Amino acid sequence: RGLERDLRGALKRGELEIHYQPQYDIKTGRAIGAEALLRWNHPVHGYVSPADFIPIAETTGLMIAIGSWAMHKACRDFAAAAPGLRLAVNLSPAQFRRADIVTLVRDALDRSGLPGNCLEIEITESLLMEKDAGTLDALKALKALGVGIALDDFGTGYSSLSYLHSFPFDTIKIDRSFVREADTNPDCAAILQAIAALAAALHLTTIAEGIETEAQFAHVKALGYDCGQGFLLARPAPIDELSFRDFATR
Ligand code: G
Ligand code: G
Ligand code: MN
Ligand code: NA
Repeated sequence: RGLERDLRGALKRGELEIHYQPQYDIKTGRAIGAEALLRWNHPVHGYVSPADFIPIAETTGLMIAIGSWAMHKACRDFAAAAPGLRLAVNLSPAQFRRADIVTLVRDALDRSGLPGNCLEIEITESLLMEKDAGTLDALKALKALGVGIALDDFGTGYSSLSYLHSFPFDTIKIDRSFVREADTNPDCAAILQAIAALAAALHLTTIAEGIETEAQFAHVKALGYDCGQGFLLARPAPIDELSFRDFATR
């Protein structure tokens, strides 16, 4: 496909960018950090969604170079522009399978000067389902660097509860499909509530993603979610347009 051919040269042509979406402490409205999100500014198609190009990068092996570039750049950007705040970076299964993820993270921290405890990596269940013993070792080694581990998109996969105690998570990010219907669909509200209770019992921090409305915000706040992310609070933006102003809580 044409997109695959274009993606091969995108990195060296400088077409890849990283945007950052702030994350907030829900109770205080204070910004705690931001999630790094890849963007491909294609010369003909304009911005191509990572949902469209990351799967291509994964299956072609391009994710190794792209993921490495993104980790280094995000750590550098953050160490300079957001000292003391926490950077969240998504890692894909290919980066665990076909690259030395621990060395990558250690190098990115060393070269940027970003402290390990200012980095959180986000992984999805698809990685854990591969049942590769190396994954747990890698996650433990990252934790030893002070890096936090978040389980992204929680609730959308198999959500096997055994993962929550078999792997050293600090944070779970409840998928935005539940947040979207938080105040309109009682089933979604029940799931949000159950996950909040589970996370509290396991001493995991919760992040509600995809908060778009005041009603959704009020709902996850009432359920005790720790942190929030979404268009209501702040949209993803390039590093030089990023603002960490507090979110006025109601
Ligand atoms: O920003 P947007 O909603 O378009 O992102 C779509 C998906 O792409 C999200 O699930 C997000 O986790 C993923 N994504 C964004 N940036 C990265 C990245 O740097 N690495 C990986 N593996 N996934 C990313
Ligand atoms: O799967 P992951 O959590 O990494 O996805 C983050 C993606 O969610 C980003 O691509 C971002 O653009 C998108 N996103 C962030 N806030 C919102 C929101 O409020 N609504 C929707 N629909 N998408 C959002
Ligand atoms: Mn994510
Ligand atoms: Na997510």
